[in-house]
Amino acid sequence: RSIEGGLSKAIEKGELHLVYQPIVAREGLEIVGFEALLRWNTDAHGPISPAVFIPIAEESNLIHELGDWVLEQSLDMVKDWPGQYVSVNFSPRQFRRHNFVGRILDRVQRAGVDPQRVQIEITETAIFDDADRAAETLYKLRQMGFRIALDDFGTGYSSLYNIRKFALDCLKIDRSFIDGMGRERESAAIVQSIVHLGRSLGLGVIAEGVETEAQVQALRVAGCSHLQGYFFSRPVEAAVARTMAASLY
Ligand code: G
Ligand code: G
Ligand code: MN
Ligand code: NA
Repeated sequence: RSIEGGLSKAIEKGELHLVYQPIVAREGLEIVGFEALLRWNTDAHGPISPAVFIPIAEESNLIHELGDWVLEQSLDMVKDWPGQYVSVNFSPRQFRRHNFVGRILDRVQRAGVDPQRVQIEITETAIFDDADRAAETLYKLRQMGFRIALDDFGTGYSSLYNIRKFALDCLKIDRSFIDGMGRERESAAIVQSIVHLGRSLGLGVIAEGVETEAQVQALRVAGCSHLQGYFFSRPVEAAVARTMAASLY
C-alpha cells in the first residue's frame, strides 16, 4: 500500500513524466504517431514500472487522476508535432468511467486539438465485459473523429466475430507474437491472420515490439504496414520526440 500512498503524491511532487515511442510506416521512413508511456521515478525507490503501479491505481480512483494528467500532457505534446497523432493508453476503469466521452471531448476541445490527432488505446478486457455499452462509447468517439486502437490484440478473449461490432481504426498485434515470429511457426501464422483480418475489416494493423531486422522483413512479407518497437526507437523524452516528429513527417 506504500505504492498507492506514493502515487497519490507523485503528480504534485513532479515524479511522473511521459515518454513517447514512434509508430512508423514505410519501414521507418515516416513517423505517423507516438505512443505516450507513463514513467514514475520515485525519490525513495527509483523508477517503478507502470506494469506495477497502473494495476494498483486501477484499484482506486487514483487511476482517474493519473489518466487525466496523462491526457493533458499528451494533448500539450501533440501540438508541438507537425501532424502525427498521440496514442494514449486507457485502462478499463477509465474507459468505463461515467461520461468518458464527454470528458475526453471537453479536454480535447479546451486544448484546441483535433480529435483525429488522438488515438485511444484500449484493451479487449475494457470492451468485452460490457460489449453493448462499449460499442456505443466507441461509436460516439469515432463519430467525433478520435482514432481507436485495440491494444495487445490476440491475448484477450475477443471472438473475431464480435470485433465487427466495435468502431475501431486499428489492431495492435501484441508483442508476444512478434517476438515468437522467428522461432515458432504458430506465431508467424497468427501474425499473418491478424493482418488479413485487419485488412478484410478495413482496419489498420500495428505490430508492437519490433526489435530486429528479421522481424521487419517478416512483417513486410505478412503485409503489415505499421510498426513500433526498439528496432526503430525506444520510448524517448519529449524534446527528442519533437525533433524526430519534425524530421520524419
Ligand atoms: O512502457 P511499459 O512497457 O513499461 O508499460 C507497461 C504497461 O503499462 C503497458 O501495458 C502499458 O500499456 C501500460 N501503460 C503505460 N503508460 C500508461 C498510461 O499512461 N496509462 C495506462 N492506463 N497504461 C499505461
Ligand atoms: O501494453 P502496451 O502495448 O501499451 O505496452 C507497451 C509496452 O511495450 C511499453 O512498456 C513499451 O515500453 C514496451 N515496448 C515497446 N517496444 C518494445 C520492444 O521493441 N520490445 C520490448 N520488449 N518492449 C517494448
Ligand atoms: Mn499500448
Ligand atoms: Na500492447
